[in-house]
Amino acid sequence: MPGIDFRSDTVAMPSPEMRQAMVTAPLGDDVFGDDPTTNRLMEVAAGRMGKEAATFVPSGTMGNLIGIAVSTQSGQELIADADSHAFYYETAGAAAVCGVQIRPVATEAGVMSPEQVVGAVRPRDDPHQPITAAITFENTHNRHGGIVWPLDALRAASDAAHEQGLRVHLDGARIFNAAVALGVDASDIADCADTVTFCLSKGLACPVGSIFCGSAEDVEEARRWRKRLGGGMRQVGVLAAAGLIALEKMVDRLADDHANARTLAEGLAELPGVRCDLNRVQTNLVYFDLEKMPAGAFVDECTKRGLLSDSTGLRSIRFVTHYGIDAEDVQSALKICEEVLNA
Ligand code: TLP
Repeated sequence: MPGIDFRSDTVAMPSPEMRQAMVTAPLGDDVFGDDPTTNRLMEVAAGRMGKEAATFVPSGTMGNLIGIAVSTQSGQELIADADSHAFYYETAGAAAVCGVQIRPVATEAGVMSPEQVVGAVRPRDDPHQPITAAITFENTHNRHGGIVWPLDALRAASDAAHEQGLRVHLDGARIFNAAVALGVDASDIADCADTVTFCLSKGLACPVGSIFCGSAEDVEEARRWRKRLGGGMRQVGVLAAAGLIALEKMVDRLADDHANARTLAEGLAELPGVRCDLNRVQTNLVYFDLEKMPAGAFVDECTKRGLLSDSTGLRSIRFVTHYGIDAEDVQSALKICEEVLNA
């Protein structure tokens, strides 16, 4: 059994260096602000995002929820892409916890135009309608294939939102994938948003954790929300230690994941009955559709042969490359797919 796991980049295991750093990290209680390793990571992370401050959160989901919470009030509205993680996969947290309604906007490929932004803002003078307080953008965009927003498109959408008086949150769970694909600093992307969440636990291979960044004032409020949500973690320096290695050593190698995803997509596109839009394969996610076989059956057959993945619809599947997957795994995976499709 080859044991190739394409279900998500969240399955990536920490590197030996991370494990070592976790064992020896100096620790304190982060709820008191006393954990030296976490404090160091927050400084480095805020710097990488070009923001004033940062706070460690247990997950991207909590980071996004806090991003919504600090920029809205109960009874207000948040604009989000109809396929965004915030709308699709966060168990209606904005509604359940913040009392905020999400206004979903369908986009062509995950990129919202300035016209779409402006069109989704409610008129302020109509007492029937909620106040639009904020907007969230997702980059890279998961359900749109891991596509990267062109920087000028993100800037234009963000400027349009700011001109409407909205606050901008960026779901940058995979912001470093976007930065590597564009050849820019992550701070150039984060500069388009007031607050940003990014994940350490995906392509950067940390065991747990995400980081919320923003102004000092936003982060102070974020820490209060984190406590309210039960996300205050004590000696979280054991995780932050891995995060520091991630930011130092794991960012540039994301280019390998992108190259592996590309090879995978090109190989899949040549298989009978597979449709894969290669233009959408810009980072480490590969979405493809099957013409002749239900996705569930394909996933089951691949799993029996040691290739793990997830269906994302009746006919569609997502493969994710990450730390721990190499070029040889990609070739083995393609052989398994071919065998399953020809069986
Ligand atoms: N995405 C997971 C699943 O929840 C779908 C994955 O395997 O891709 N924003 C984006 C864009 C994400 O893709 C994810 C996780 C999150 C936020 C949430 O992060 P976590 O899992 O740390 O809560």
